[in-house]
Amino acid sequence: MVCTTPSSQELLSCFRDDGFVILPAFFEPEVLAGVRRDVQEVSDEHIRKLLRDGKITNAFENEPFETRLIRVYQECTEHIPTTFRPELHKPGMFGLFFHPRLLDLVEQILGPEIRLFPNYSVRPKLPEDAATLVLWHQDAGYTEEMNQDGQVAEARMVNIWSPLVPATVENGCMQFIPRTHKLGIVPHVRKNEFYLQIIDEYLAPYLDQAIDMPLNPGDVVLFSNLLYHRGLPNGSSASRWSCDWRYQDSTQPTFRKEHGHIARSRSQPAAVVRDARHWAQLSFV
Ligand SMILES: O=C(O)CCC(=O)C(=O)O
Repeated sequence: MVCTTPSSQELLSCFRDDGFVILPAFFEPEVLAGVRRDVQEVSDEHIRKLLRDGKITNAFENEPFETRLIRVYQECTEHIPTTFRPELHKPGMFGLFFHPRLLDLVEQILGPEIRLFPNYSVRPKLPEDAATLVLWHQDAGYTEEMNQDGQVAEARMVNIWSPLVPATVENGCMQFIPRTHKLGIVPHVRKNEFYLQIIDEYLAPYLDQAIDMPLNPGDVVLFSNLLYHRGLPNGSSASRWSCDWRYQDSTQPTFRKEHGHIARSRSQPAAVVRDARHWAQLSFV
C-alpha cells in the first residue's frame, strides 16, 4: 500500500519502509501562485533572450503556460531547456523551497540542521524530447559520479517532487520502485550526454514492482535519494512543468562544489535564509 497523508507518527516509518511518502493537496494556492508567477517570469526572460539573440521571431505571448515553450521551440529545436536552476532565485520560489510545514516534516527525518541541497530545478518537460527522458536512477548515483570517495552512501537526504500541471502517465509523471532505497547505492552507467541509468543487473529484478506517480499541482512526494525512480516520456501535446529539490543534513558536506543554502539551523541560526527577499539576492553557486 502506498503511504498517502500519513500522520506525523507514520511519516518516519513510511519513509524508512517504502522510501517515499505522498502528501496530496499539501501546498496552499498562494504558494503555488507565487511559484507559477516566478516560473512564468523565468520562461518570459528565457524567450526574450532567444528573441534578442535572433534565435526566434515570435514570442507567442498569448499562448498558455503549458504550450508556449513548445510553440517557441518549433522555430529553434536546438537548446530546448531541460531545467531552470540559477534562474530560481526569485521570491515565489522561497515559498516552496522554505515552506515551513514541509520543513517541519523534513526535520522529523533529518533533524534540526537542514540545508537546501544545491540541486533544485524547474523542468519544462517538452513532448518527445529525448533530453528530458530521465532514466531509472538513484539521485545518489549522480552525486557519487561527482564525488567517488565513498561518503555519498552516508548522505542523509530527502528529495522532493511536485508538479505545476497535472502529471499523468501520458505527459511523463514519475515512476518509483518502492523499497529499493534499502539496496544502498547501486552501480550506474552513463547512457548519454544527460543521464545515468542503473545497470541492468541491479534494475531488472525490480522493474515489475514499478509504480506510476500521477500527481496534481499542490501535491508533493518526499522520497529517499536512494530510491529507484525515473520520469516517463512526455507523449502529450503540452509541457509537463514540475519542480524538484532536495534537503540534506547540513552537518554533512554537499559532495559538490556548491554549498547550498541553510533552511533551518539550531546551531547557526544566523546562517538561515531569512526571507523571500534574502533568497532572491542569493545565487545557485
Ligand atoms: O521530473 C522528472 O521527470 C525526473 C525528476 C527526477 O528524476 C528527480 O527529481 O530526481
